[in-house]
Amino acid sequence: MKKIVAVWIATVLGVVADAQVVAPIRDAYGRTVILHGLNTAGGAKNSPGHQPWIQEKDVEREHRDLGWNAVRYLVFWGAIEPKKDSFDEAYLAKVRERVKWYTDRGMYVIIDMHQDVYGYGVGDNGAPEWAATYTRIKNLIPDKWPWWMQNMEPKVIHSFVTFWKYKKRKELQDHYIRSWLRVVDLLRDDPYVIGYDLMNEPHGGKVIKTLAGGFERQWLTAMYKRLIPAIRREDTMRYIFFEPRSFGTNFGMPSHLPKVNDTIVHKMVYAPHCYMKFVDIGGDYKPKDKKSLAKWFRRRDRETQMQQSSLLLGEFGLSSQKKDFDKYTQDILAGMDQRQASWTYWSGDPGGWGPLNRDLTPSPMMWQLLRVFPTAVAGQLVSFHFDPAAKIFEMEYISDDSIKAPTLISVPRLSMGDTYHWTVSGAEHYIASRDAANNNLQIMVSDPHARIRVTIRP
Ligand code: 9MR
Repeated sequence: MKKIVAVWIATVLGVVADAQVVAPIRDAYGRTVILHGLNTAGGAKNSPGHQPWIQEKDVEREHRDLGWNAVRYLVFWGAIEPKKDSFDEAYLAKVRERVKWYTDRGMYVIIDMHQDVYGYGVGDNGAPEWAATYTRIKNLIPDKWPWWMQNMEPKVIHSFVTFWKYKKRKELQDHYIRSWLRVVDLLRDDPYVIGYDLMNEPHGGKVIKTLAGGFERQWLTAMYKRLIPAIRREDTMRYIFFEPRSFGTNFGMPSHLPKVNDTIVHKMVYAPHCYMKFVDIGGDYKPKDKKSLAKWFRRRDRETQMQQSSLLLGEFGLSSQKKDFDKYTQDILAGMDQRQASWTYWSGDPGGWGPLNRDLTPSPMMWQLLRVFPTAVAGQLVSFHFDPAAKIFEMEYISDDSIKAPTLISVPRLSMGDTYHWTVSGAEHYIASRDAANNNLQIMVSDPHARIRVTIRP
């Protein structure tokens, strides 16, 4: 009872109500960067050539009309090294070409080494067929169960366990790392490639070991300890995005991942995913899901702090057919803004959960994902907030005149129109101007240490 009263008093006083602000991701000028964008795209997993559906004009539209400044771009070990010991250079050239479509426009690219259900051959996508192992027991899991239940298929468990038990077949992790290094080599001269997401939704195979924490404490940690230094020997500029296990944590359970250490530099972004149970298992967004979401946030807060990292919500998504899908989406996005954290929506494929219908017109989800947000802040970001109904944006930051680049605020043309009003207060000397070609409001402050307030409204 005493505890409840204490929490209530603390909440009323605003002590626990404040979400924790995460460590900033910084660009080459030292500005604080916030990333908003899409995963591009789920459809690449099993399409011929393993590329997403996009053409360059679709990327141009994201940049010009939608105001997103980032993409989480899916690549697959099985597409990079389909035959053991030989890289598919044609695939890699296509990845490079598509990555450039974004980076030529100043959009940031996070490379995601994707997998679901271990890999090609035994599961869905990820590892090459030659890196899968088989058992005689097959197909126990009915197709109509949620797709991730396929992780319980014996051949999938067997493959995962063989991969994680390094000494059992060292070549598997060694080749995974080598494939990563080929990607690093391919992209490292591109400054807008902001980082590498080491493995999508790592899963341990053995369910009990995974849920009880042994998988993250031992197997996953050991793999990260091999992969991170190998990448760092080649590239100290990029951020390392690392994930906890997906099973359970996506729903809001705590992760058991110990502190993951960088080497040489410290540029780490914790990159968990969020899928409340109702998204995967059925039903609408109910008060109990709201509570689970609050729990998801509290746990991720604790873990991000322990990891001394920045935070990217690498995936969240749902069908806009669900009742209150808009409230759910806004609860997530407001939570991310409060923490000054970044996000990438799952996924950019047209139709289904995507922000575009099949005919490429905006879907109901589009209007939830378009937000005014600071893409780069020259100084210390205090807070920012966007009210999607009134379309009012407010932000406060402390200027730092040693940063020789402007503060940039993305104002999506599709939702905010061509004309909007802005105010800047708190600075004696500043220039603010609209850069229509880049969907930005630019603010250059020359006061060394002023508390600046910006508002934008239609
Ligand atoms: O949304 C995707 C669904 O259509 C696929 O059947 C499934 C398996 O490939 O993957 C889904 O995407 C998942 C992503 O790959 C990993 N995180 C959770 C995503 C949504 O379930």
